[in-house]
Amino acid sequence: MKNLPMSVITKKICLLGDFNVGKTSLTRRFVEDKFSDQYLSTIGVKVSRKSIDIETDLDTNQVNLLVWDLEGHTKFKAITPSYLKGASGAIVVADLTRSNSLNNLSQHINLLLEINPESAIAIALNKADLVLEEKLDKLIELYSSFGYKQVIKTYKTSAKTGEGVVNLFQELAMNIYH
Ligand code: G3D
Ligand code: MG
Repeated sequence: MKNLPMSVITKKICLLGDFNVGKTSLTRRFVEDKFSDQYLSTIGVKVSRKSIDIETDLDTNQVNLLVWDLEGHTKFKAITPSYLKGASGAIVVADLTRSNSLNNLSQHINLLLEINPESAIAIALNKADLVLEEKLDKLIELYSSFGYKQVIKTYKTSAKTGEGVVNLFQELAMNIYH
């Protein structure tokens, strides 16, 4: 007999990272069967919703992820505490082809942790489809240890091919599901 969902909980996660790294593309790729789109246009934020099943030996539970993404070209300094507040997790994204965006990862992490010290963090090194395999492993290794206990893992992703995207969101959801 198939397990029925035993509980449904809702968790907010935020996308952070420089402009053009692929935050919106990753969100879209993941939330393909979105059933609710909400535009909070006054603060330039789009919230999408997607539920994930988390299976244990005993039962299946559901996490409703509210994925917060900034619209357009929001400057780093313009990110307000209200965007980050209440988030159980965050995906901090960099573009593997732009070293600036990789070097800015720790700034984004610090900003998040100032507002939200307990937030779980997944790092997405995106646009993996544009980088040679040999170079990839080195970059992943280089940007894997930030020394923060909140950082779960560094993932290589491609919003274009879909590589690593479901895994990224799924593992973050499992980490914040309590
Ligand atoms: P942002 O939300 O972080 O600002 P976007 O970034 O999701 O808007 O993506 C910025 C540009 O990068 C877009 O190109 C998008 O198609 C591209 N992009 C995002 N993710 C990937 C990826 O994994 N691989 C490749 N090859 N491109 C990606 P345009 O040209 O539309 O501006
Ligand atoms: Mg965007």
